[in-house]
Amino acid sequence: MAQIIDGKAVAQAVKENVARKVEQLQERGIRPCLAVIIIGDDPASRTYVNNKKKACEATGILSKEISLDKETTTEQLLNVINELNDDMSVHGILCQLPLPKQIDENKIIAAISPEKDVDAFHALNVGRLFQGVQNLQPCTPSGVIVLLDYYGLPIEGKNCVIIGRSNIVGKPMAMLLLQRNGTVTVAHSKTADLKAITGMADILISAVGKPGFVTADMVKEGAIVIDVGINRDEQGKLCGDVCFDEVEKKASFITPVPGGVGPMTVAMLMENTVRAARLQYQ
Ligand code: BQF
Repeated sequence: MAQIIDGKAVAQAVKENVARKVEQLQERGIRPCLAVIIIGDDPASRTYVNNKKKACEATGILSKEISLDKETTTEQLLNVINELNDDMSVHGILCQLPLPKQIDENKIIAAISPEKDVDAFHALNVGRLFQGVQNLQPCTPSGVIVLLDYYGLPIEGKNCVIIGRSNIVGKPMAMLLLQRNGTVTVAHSKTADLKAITGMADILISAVGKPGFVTADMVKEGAIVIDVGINRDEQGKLCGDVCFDEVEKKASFITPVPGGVGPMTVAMLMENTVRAARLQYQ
């Protein structure tokens, strides 16, 4: 039986650390502030934004929600972002994804000031990540690294297999693991003989978005399995990509859903907001 990686507990520890940094900044008269833009009324987005606001409250970060109509145009959203870029009291800006289809996502990502880009999606921050220079880091991948570190699980020299190549998880995850001297493979929907590749993984990270995608026959005995998937099953219950009950029997460590990577994503957003606030006062 695998040891279960308690993402909720590690996220709590990260947030306590953030709260201390917030106090230090406040002693210097700086109150870190995160602006969250939500467009439309998608219930999943609403939940995620609420989670982020709650985490702000818990860490002492000021949160500012900007709620926009689902018909908002790219131009209107760009105006909102420009105002937040110019607002000295705002240190972090994020636009909750996915955006309605009339909005040009690339234009929006490019418009957020790189210094306030707490999701780290801007090309400048992606480039810095690629170069390995100190940077605001994408929340989900950096949350996975913190989980591995917290449990004392080394990355150096390990076969790391990521399933999924999104800009938000798969690609930046590969870069962070590479930086830590992992041997990285990125598998995806066109990968031939996926099972042969995942079966080599010492660290297997699934970011697919399909319930039940990772089965026990794809996993090496003793592997570390990190489930980044956040899906809903037929009963509407939160679940990951991994068939937890069968894979748990084979893995050495495994993250659950809920309570695994998800809470870490939110905690790392708080970490980034404090980092962004510090960057702006240096
Ligand atoms: C948990 C997200 C897909 C697309 C857009 C805790 C969150 C989720 C799960 C959360 C996510 C997923 C977020 C749990 C933020 C992670 O207990 O397991 C927290 O709030 N997340 C997002 O903002 O946008 C997404 C997933």
